[in-house]
Amino acid sequence: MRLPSFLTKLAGAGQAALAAGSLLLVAGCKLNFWRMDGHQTTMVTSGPVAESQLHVFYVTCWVTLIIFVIVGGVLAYATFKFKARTAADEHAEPPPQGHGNPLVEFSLIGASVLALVFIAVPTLKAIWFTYDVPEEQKENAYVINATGYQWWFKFDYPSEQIDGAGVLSTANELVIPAGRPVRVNLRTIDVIHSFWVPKLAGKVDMIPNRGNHLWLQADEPGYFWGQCAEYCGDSHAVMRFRVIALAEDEFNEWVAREKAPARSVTAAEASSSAKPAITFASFKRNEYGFTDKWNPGAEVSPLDHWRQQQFPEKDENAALIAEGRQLFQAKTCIACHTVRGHEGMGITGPDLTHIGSRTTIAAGLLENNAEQLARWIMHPLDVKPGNKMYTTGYEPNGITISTDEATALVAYLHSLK
Ligand code: HEC
Ligand SMILES: [Cu+2]
Repeated sequence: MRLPSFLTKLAGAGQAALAAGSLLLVAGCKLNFWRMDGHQTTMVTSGPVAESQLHVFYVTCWVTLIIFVIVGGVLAYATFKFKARTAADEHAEPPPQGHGNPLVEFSLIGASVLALVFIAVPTLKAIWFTYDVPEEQKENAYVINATGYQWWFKFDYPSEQIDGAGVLSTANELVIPAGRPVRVNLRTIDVIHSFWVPKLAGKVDMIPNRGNHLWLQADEPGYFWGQCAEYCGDSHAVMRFRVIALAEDEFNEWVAREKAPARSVTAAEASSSAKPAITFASFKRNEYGFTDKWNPGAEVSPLDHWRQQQFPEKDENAALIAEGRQLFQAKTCIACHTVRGHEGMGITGPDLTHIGSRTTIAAGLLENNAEQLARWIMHPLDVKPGNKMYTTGYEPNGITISTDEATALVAYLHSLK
């Protein structure tokens, strides 16, 4: 039976549309490909570990792409070459059927093995390379202990001892030396989390009752986005963190500042402390292109913004700060948060000794400015579903924070540089 001619035409048109569609798709991917420079891209790397992972990705892609083209090509060739063209074709006897061709079969097996070897060699090399700091660099490696909490990260610095207060501990912004391997020991206090900094390294799980680790290195100073990559409950999707890589000197200065106890602002100090003017607008979450420019008008890079954040605010109000410090006790914040040198002694929440110098709050979710910090303190549940500050603090103890109280608390927290 012959196909009605309109159907044949339709099939022809369908083929043309398919071809055009594929072309568009390829073009689209290509455009997208050029835009794959977002802050959590794995296609733009900033260190040797991420680079070797990207290399494995490319090798696998190329090998499978070549296989796809060969197999697809043969299939397309056979389809078009041997298709029925006339009514007689359709009723013709099928061509003689073969059973096995040793040459073809052995070559295909050989080619498959070769393709697998081609993928396996760089993959195994990368597995060994990324597993731990290379032997010859072990001495030079800086060690960090990272612990996952629902839903934030704690970072301890075992080589930075503080008299009478254990080791240096911070949260959600991991500051590391650039150009130097960093070994991160991975632990978790509750469920499984996963530590992932796409441009530097990833991902390795933080598993209960089991030590895990990874290493990474930032070749240049920079500001990097990280994220928990293993589903861990309500706020998993917003369990983020940052990595700030600094050149040796700047890193050492940071460590010295960070080891110091919390700043206390007296009236005299309040007016004398100066801070470089920051001109940036608050950003919209997930705003595209944010990595390149903190604020397109101001041209302040995220790293420079972080640097500016290290200095005390320009106009500090000592009385308001003192009021905030009082409230920090009255509202039971001290039960969960440590502020070394002040009253805070809790360990179930992030260390806030130098919270004023961080660029983000709520585990990398909000910008650490007055508006967002007040929002977090007043309505933590609206910002971060199920977070423990609310569910194990505010809710059972009936804590509410008024706008005035938030203003004082923000002044206090932002004085903690
Ligand atoms: C029940 C314990 C608890 C209490 C009480 C508590 N917090 Fe928290 N706080 C947490 C936890 C846990 C987090 C981390 C939440 C998250 O990111 O999921 C947190 C996060 C924060 C952060 C962000 C820190 C960062 O690095 O991202 C700030 C600031 C903060 N709390 C301030 C306060 C203030 C001010 C109070 C008192 C009004 C307070 N907290 C009371 C447990 C508590
Ligand atoms: Cu997590």
